[in-house]
Amino acid sequence: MAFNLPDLPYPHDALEPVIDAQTMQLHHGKHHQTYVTNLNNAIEGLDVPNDIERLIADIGAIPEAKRTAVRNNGGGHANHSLFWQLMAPKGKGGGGAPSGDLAAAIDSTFGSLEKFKETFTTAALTRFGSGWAWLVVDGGTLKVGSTANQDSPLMGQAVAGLGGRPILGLDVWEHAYYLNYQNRRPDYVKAWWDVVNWDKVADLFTQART
Ligand code: MN3
Repeated sequence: MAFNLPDLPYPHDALEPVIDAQTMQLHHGKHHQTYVTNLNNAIEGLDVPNDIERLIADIGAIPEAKRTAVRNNGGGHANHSLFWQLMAPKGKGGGGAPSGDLAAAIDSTFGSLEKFKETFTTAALTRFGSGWAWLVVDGGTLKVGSTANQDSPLMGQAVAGLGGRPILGLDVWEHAYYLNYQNRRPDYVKAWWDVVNWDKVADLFTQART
């Protein structure tokens, strides 16, 4: 049993100018591939779930000698596999605003879409060093937070400092934006809203509540 690198759901240059083609090539083909390779090395000989989300949700079941490697690389595989799906080319599924139940839940939880974006942006900008900003469904409620390194909310509050089903996530590791934005993480986060695939977020919201 081995995990595989998923194909991107769009060409490498599809998210330009928000995310440049070279960043996508390196981020998907090198960084994500390395998480997959290192995860497969770490689980060799272990009896683990073949579903990456189930695997990292029960990270405590991994033998201690392998747990950090599985946490980092399994988290990296899960987070990036989700991240690619959460984006779409600007104007072709990317950007705009959520609708339906998700829009209503964002409004009632955060006050408005703009207030939600402010809260999420603060989480992304205050995550020191490498990590992720998240919108999660936790106990039926929307929450914003962040995790360090490749920790996932699926690992739970006790492990990751944030628990729940992730429905939107933003990679704020420098490898995600440095070629295009250098040190300007705020510019990357601001531009990123133009490629958010709200239909996918809405699907995940529906799944997380059922
Ligand atoms: Mn990354």
